[in-house]
Amino acid sequence: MALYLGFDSSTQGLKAIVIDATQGKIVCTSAVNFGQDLPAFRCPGGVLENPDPLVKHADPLLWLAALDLVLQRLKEAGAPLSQVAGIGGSGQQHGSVYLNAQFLKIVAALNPALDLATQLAPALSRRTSPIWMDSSTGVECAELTRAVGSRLQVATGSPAIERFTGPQIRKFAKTEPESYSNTYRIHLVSSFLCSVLIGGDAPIDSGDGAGMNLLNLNTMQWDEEIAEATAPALLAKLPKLAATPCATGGLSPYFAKYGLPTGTPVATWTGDNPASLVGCGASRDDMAVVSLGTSDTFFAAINPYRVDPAGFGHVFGLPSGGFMCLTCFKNGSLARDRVRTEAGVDWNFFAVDAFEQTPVGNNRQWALPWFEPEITPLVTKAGLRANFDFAAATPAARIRAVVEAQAMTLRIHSLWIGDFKTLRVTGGASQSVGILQTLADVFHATVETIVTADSAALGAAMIAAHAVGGMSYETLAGAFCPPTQTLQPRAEAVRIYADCLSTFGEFKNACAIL
Ligand code: XUL
Repeated sequence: MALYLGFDSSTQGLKAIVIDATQGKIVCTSAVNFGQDLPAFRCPGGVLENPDPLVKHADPLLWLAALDLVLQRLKEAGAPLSQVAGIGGSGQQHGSVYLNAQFLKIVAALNPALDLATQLAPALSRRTSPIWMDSSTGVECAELTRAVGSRLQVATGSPAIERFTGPQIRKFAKTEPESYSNTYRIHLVSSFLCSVLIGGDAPIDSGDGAGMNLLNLNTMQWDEEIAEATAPALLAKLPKLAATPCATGGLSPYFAKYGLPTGTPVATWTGDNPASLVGCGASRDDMAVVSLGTSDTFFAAINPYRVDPAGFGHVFGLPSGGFMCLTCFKNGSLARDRVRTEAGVDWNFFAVDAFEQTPVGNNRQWALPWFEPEITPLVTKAGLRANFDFAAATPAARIRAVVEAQAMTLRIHSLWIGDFKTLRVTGGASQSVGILQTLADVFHATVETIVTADSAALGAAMIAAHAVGGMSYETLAGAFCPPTQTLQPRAEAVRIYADCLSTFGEFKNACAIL
C-alpha cells in the first residue's frame, strides 16, 4: 500500500483526498466549505465583501483554519493518515500572501496546542490576500505594458493581466508602500500552504509561478528586468523556484496531532489548473480539459509553447514537464447557480430537464451571464447580456441560452490552440449531461468524464506519488483517470453550432464593449 494525501485549496473551499497509488483507489476524501463551515471569517464564497466590484480579496487566515479543519475531519473519519507516504497540494492561482520578517521563525516553531490561524496572524504584513477574481489593477497593467512592452507576453507567457500576481504586487507597493517594505516574503496560495506544512519557506513551481507575470518561461527563473519594473526590491521578496514539483521538505511536527507522521515528504504545491490537468490524465496533445468550477477554465498541454495572439490565453509550466495553455472565464459555477436560483429550479432541472425541453441552438437566443466583471473577454461593467427578453423566457430557455453561450465562448477563445479530438470535463457542473452534450456538440469532440470531479485534489495526490514515490505519471493516469462516461458529438447539433459560431462571436464582442 502506498498512500498519498492531496489537497486543493480552491476559491470556495479546501478539499483533501487520500489515494492508494498502487491499487489505483481513492481511499477517502474530505472537504471544508469556507462560507458554510467557517462563517466567522466573513468570506461567503471565499471572498471578503468590498464595495468596489473590481476588488476581490480573501482572508489568508481562513485558508489556515480550513487546513486545520479538513485534517480534523479526515482524522475523525478514520482516514489512515499514519500510513501516508507523501503529501501534495494545489491552490487557486494568482492569489498572494504577504509575510513579514517573523514568518520563518513562526512557521518553524508551530505549537500543536494552538491553531494555525492564531499563530500565523502576526506573520502577515498585509491582512488580506488579493485573489484571482480581482480585476482592480488595470492601471498597473498599463504601466507594466508601457515599461516592458511585448516582451512581457513573450517571456512570461501572458501579457499584463489584472489578476496576475505581479500587477497585484505593484498596486500594493504603490498604495501601501510601508506595508510593502515590511514584506519579507510574497507567497502564492499554493507555496504559502506548502510552507506551513513543511515549517519553512517552500518554492513556487512553474505551473503556478507562470501566473505571476514574473517568471521567464525560457530560463525558468524570475525575470529580473520585469521584477524591477513591477515593484522596488521585489526579487528578494520572491521565493525560490522549482521547475516541476519535487519533494521539498518534511512535514512539520505540528501536524502529528492529526496522526500524520512528522517528516513525511511534502511535494512542491502547484496551481489548481496544472494539478487538474494531471488529475484528468490529460497530457496527450489531442486532448483538452474543460474545468467547470468557480471559474470555468479550458486548458491543454502545449509543446513547444506559443502565446495567444488575442492575449486572453496563458502559458504555464506543466507539473509533468513542458507547458500547458489555459484560458479562464470568471463567471462559472456561481453564475450558473444564480441563473438556476432566479429561474426557481433545482440542479436536476438545470442539468438535464432544461435541455430536453428546448431545441439545440435555442433559436439563436443567447445569454452571457457576466454577473461579475468578466476576464475573457475583458468586461468591466458587470451584468447579464442577452439578445432576447431573458426575464420573460421559460427557465429551460434561459438555462440553455446561458450554457450554449458559455460553451461557444469557450470554443471561440480556444481556437488559437487548435482542435481537439477529446475533451475531459471536470468540476461540479461536469455532472450535468446537458452541459456535457452541449460541449461535445459545440467542440465537435468526444467528451469524457473521470471518476472524481475534484481533479485538482486528485492531481495533487498524483504529483506527490510521482515526486515522492517515483511513480510515473503514465502509470498513475492509467490507474486513476480512465473515462467513466463518454459522449459523442451529434452531427445535426454540430452543424447548428458551427453555423452560428461567428454570429455568436460578433454578439459576444459587441456585448463586451457595452
Ligand atoms: C486561472 C484562474 C482560476 C483560478 C481559480 O488563471 O484564475 O482558474 O486558478 O480556480
